[in-house]
Amino acid sequence: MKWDIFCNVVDNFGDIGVTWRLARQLVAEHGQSVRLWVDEPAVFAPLCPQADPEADSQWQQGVEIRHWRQDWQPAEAADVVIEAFACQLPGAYLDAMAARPEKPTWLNLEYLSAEDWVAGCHGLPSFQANGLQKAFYFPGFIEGTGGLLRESGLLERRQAFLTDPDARRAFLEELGVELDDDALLISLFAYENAALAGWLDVLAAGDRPVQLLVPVGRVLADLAKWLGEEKLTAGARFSRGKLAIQVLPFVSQDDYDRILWCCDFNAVRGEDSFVRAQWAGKPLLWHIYQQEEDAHWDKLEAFLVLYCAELSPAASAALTEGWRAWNRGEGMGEAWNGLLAQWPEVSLHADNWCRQQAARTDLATGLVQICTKPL
Ligand code: TRH
Repeated sequence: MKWDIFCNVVDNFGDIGVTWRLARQLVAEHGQSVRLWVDEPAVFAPLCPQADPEADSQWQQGVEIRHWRQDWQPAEAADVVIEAFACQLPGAYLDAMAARPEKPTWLNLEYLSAEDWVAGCHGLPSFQANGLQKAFYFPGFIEGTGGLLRESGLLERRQAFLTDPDARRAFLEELGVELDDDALLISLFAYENAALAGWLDVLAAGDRPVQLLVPVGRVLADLAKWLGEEKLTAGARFSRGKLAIQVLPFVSQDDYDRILWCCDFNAVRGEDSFVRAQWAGKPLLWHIYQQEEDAHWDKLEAFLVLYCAELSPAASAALTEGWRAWNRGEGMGEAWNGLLAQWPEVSLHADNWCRQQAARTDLATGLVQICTKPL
């Protein structure tokens, strides 16, 4: 089948991160023919370093990447049309969809949420002005939702990488990271966060060495402030007490996965890195994307309820407090010490959660299934 996936970059990397991941999986694992339309190809390029940020049309990993321009040029409508995150399709493309003798399957791929209402809305149809029907596809963590993006064999690849004694060290060395075997290795990908300083204070003053890897991005300004530096760039290294800090370059999606796999603890954000950290099977800290009227807190709490359901009350409280502190922007130092006290259980749980989620049908497979057997 032919697929058109439309991505409007709202901000940051998540919109294109999710659609690019989905597009290449549909090609690689399901033999689909996929065009990915993105309105800001320059935002795509960092995730796929071979990409040309200027190109109107290019092929990457079997996916045709098209610049979705304001001045839309006529294009044939595909068999399956995915509008990511409720983006508005071009009017002429909607007409082309309606004009097809065999109507396309039209889906709105929604944001990920663990909230209760999601399963009730997954798959709901809605009739559109052009006479076609569009359905809502909701990713999710529970039965009745559309699952999570997960490539086939992902956990096996992670396992093979981690059990090869030289692979982890060699990979990190390529990034300029010299591993300290005694240190706790942490990755930090976050938005601006006032809670960072308190956390760094505690890490620097702790008993155990910590190596903190920070890809270039929005949190660097807070990090620079704490370090007393004017500006930070990739490659910069610092040492404060027990804490060694290194700024990393922004790497491809696949290499970012490897960074997550290598670390003992991953601070992530948004939607896609949040899911990837779960596939790493290690304890994680989620900086949720802030929404108007604090709507993101409902999402955060809903995920915590689900994620902590099998934890002891003490471990659940420690993890919950850590995530709340990080997201409200204060109290992360004390919360970190609380989390350390529950480390063995929280670590084991991260691995169990990963395996439980991996037993479910992945999002791309779910999509292909409903396109062959509609919802
Ligand atoms: O970048 P994000 O904050 O993105 C989003 C979007 O802004 C979106 O508008 C919002 O709705 C959503 O969050 C919730 O976070 P996310 O989703 O984790 O996307 C980051 C992507 O960048 C992800 O695909 C992983 C990738 N990445 C790399 O490829 N290399 C890197 O070095 C790093 C740090 C990330």
